[in-house]
Amino acid sequence: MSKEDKRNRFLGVFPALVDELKSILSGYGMTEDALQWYENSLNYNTPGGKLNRGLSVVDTYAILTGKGSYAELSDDEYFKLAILGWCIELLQAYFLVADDMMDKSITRRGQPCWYRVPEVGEVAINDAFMLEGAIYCLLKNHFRTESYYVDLLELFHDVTFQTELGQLLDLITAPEDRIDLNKFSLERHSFIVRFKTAYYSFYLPVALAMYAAGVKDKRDLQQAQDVLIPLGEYFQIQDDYLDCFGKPEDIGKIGTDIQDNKCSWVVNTALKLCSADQRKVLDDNYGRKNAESEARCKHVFSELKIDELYHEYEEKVATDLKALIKDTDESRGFKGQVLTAFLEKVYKRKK
Ligand code: GPP
Ligand code: MG
Ligand code: MG
Ligand code: MG
Repeated sequence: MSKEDKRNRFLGVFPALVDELKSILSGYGMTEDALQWYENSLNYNTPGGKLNRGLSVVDTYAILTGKGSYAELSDDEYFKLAILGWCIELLQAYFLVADDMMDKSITRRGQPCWYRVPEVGEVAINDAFMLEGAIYCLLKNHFRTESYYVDLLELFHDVTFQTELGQLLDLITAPEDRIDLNKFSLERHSFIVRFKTAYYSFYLPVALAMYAAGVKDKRDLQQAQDVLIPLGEYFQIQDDYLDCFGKPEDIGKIGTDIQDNKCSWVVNTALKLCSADQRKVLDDNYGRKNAESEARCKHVFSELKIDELYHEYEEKVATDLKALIKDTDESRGFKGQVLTAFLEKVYKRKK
């Protein structure tokens, strides 16, 4: 099945889930206007992205069960895996609706952020909670009788809390009004991105597929995590690099990290290497909301050859991850190929 066909089949499942969620509301006697509101929120916030996380649940399950081509998955089997995939996309929708309010963002996936839609406003806070709630409605309806139901619940709860911890540190490290580069460090950056991005984007899809495939030994979950968390960190470092050095036409957004005082890999690498004069330029210009200050920071980054250092980092991390994957113990049913597939999707991406 082509990539496009896989995506379309996955998208084809979503309307049935929206109907199912609406029928839960009507079961509580909720009125038609509330049902319509929930439907609009679900459709506006959930399916518009790349869907990489959701699709990888199905892909990973196919690799683990040796059903590499989707044709070998029965319709019921596909539907259940697709529901787990949509549960991650709902988790992501919940995070992004809330994150855009906290970050005061304007657009997301080429449309206004949900809270910026005129009739929505701060109702978006409740809508975010209801996007999260949808996960547990779907899990209950479709997985309650599975032996691994509690594992799924614990996994979603743990990963959600880990992401919230990352978000907390992200927010308190980069307050808009008190710029203090002394708060930044590569160690702090690593902690933030592992918690804010890597658990839910990389570990969660694989762990869900593992439970569904019956590969659930703690040692196997741990060996998946040992590769996927550093891989997720590498993914976020790419994001930080592209924010500063990527072309807007490639990445589909205009970088804002410098003006937003973000604790990004780029500034942290610069802080580690800069002279006293360069440090003064960064202290006086980082996090300031104007293009001249931003350009002065970029000039320091180019003097320090951050661009070259990034390419060296990328080669090293890819080599290290490949070595780690090579040592995967496959004796209990886990497969290193799952991890290689993720690394290949991420390596040298430009968008
Ligand atoms: C997005 O990070 C943040 C998350 C996905 C986690 C949000 C967690 C919550 C508990 C709300 P970002 O703000 O760096 O990314 P973007 O640039 O896409 O807004
Ligand atoms: Mg944000
Ligand atoms: Mg944020
Ligand atoms: Mg970014």
